[in-house]
Amino acid sequence: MMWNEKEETMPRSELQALQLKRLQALVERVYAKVPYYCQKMKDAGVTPGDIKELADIKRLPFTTKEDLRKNYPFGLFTVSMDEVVRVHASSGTTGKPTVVGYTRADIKLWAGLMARTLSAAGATSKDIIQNAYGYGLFTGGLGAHYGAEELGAAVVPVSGGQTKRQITLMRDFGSTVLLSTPSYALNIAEVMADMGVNPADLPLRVGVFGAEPWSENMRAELENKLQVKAIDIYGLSEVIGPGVATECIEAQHGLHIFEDHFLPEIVDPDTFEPLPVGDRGELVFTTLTKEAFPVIRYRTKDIASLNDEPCACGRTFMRIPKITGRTDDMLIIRGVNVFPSQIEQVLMNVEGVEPHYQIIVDRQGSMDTMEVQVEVSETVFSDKIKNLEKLNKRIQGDIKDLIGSSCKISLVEPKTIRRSEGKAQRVIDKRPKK
Ligand code: DLL
Repeated sequence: MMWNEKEETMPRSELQALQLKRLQALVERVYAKVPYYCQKMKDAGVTPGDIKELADIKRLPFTTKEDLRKNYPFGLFTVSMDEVVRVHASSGTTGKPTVVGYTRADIKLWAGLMARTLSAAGATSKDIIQNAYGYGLFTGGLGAHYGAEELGAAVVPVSGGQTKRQITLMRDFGSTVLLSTPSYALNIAEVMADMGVNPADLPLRVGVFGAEPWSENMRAELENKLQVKAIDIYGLSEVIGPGVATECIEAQHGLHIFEDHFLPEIVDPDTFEPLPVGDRGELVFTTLTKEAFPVIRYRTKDIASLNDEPCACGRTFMRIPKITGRTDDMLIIRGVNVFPSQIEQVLMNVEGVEPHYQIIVDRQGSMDTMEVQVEVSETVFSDKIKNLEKLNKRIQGDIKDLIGSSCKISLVEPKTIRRSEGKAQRVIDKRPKK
């Protein structure tokens, strides 16, 4: 199902012509309106007139979170506050939050892109959409809300948390689509089982999950436990919020980037040189149509690659694979790079282990150490010590196969690892700050 069939199936040459036109207009506008961007472009020796083809984008300077912080809160907006109708902000674990703004037209664009996303996930105006993304400064709740309304569906704005009530509402209202982070969806599934609610008896059929990395094994787990098709959606506040890229229900294989509004690049994370289609690197976005807060070559820190092979669904937009991590989430354990989601993928292949885990990173001398705490099932837990030891060894071995060195595994009692209501905290980093 396509929300904007014409746009979503546009021949690539036509799409590229549209992108160029929009890019040129954007650069002109930003150069004229935002002194900070104008200065950065002058420093880089580039003027709007230099953007003659799409490849010229590489002449433009990058934008980073640091640039946003320096201009906190509204310094990079291209319109006056009179035209801004909404702001959102990301909490930011360190330093000031990053603030983003929207004009009325931006909100309309965003609602349309989220309606596109929900359509790609198979939702229609007939659906009852339970929106368990957090409402507030986080872009997930309101972003998805406006999209669900634009689609014409009935939206239930429950936000995250109050899980029992969430399930009662789901049953009583007959929700057919659940929107939440994958870790919260797992929490819902668990509480559902505790309440004796069988998901097979509910009309729920699709889960639209995003805002954090989740492995293919987690998908299988969620599809099984909630009896849904699980669709991955990606986005970030600085670019618009959710509604940047989405999987289609036809293929569930890679997330289509809404390239008519967001121009993607993959750059080498060390040299920042653009990489060809297919190579893995850092994902960079330029917003082509946003008014209040456009970004030019925003470095997301997310690791991805672009895939331009045609997709079974007919969309011509390039795809990115599931995002397994960010450059700043990457752990370097004895010289080997590892993402928490790779550990998740390993753990979830092991029978007797529950999909609840936490990774504790510390430093001994000059070496990083890693401990993986993982819950075991009730039956395993009440089993003989010998069997627990066997399970411990098995996980040790599997992780060693992944990263080449062993780490400490702690099997913990069922339900002891904190459950998520939004983005899960997978890693606890106890290393001394540099
Ligand atoms: O998480 C926007 C969003 C809301 C996306 C709801 C999807 C659903 P931020 O809070 O700014 O925005 O966080 C953005 O989260 O750079 C990624 O590192 C991560 N992320 C988002 N979606 C995915 C995903 C929202 N599907 C940051 N897979 C991004 C992996 C994701 N990581």
